[in-house]
Amino acid sequence: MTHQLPQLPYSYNSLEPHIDARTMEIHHSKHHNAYITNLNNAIAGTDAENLPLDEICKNISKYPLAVRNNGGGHYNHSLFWKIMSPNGGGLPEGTLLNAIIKEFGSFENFKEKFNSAAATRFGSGWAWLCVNADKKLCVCSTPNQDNPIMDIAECKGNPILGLDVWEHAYYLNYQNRRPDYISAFWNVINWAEVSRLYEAAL
Ligand code: MN3
Repeated sequence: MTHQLPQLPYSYNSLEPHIDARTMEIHHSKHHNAYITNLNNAIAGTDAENLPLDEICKNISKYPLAVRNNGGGHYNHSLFWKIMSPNGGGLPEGTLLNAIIKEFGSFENFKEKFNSAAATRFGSGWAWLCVNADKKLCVCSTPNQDNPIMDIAECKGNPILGLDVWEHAYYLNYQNRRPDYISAFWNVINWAEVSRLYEAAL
């Protein structure tokens, strides 16, 4: 199986002013594409060539670091593009909103916890909302291109929302102001897709 760059479900400029077109274009066509090229090179001629990406991630401790970094990069960005939308923002509905309130006390508390996970991740990484093995929601962060489905992750679960806090995700527009980028992210979250992933993870 050769991995390919997924098409964005919207245009590069359609998340503006929250995420600028130049950042989106470089992030998708250069950064994400490079993870895929490097992943394909790293698994060429090995058994992993025929495995779905989530199966590779779940057993990532068995693979070389290049597979972990680039396989994670491909998995994480593929999710990231889907959970954003030009029509995003606002609040989730129904089952997911109820589950958030049940787990975190309120939507605002959840938002604070997620923002804190994103802001305090030192260096490069991701913040996540996951469904864990007990089918409960949890917030965490991972370094580099690791993610919570990897067997080496400290926090495990199925990610249903993820925020890229690598500098390449925001530096052109926000420079060192990561908190401003994190705030802006809430305006583009595709809650319909996050809800769909939540139901699927239950
Ligand atoms: Mn990125």
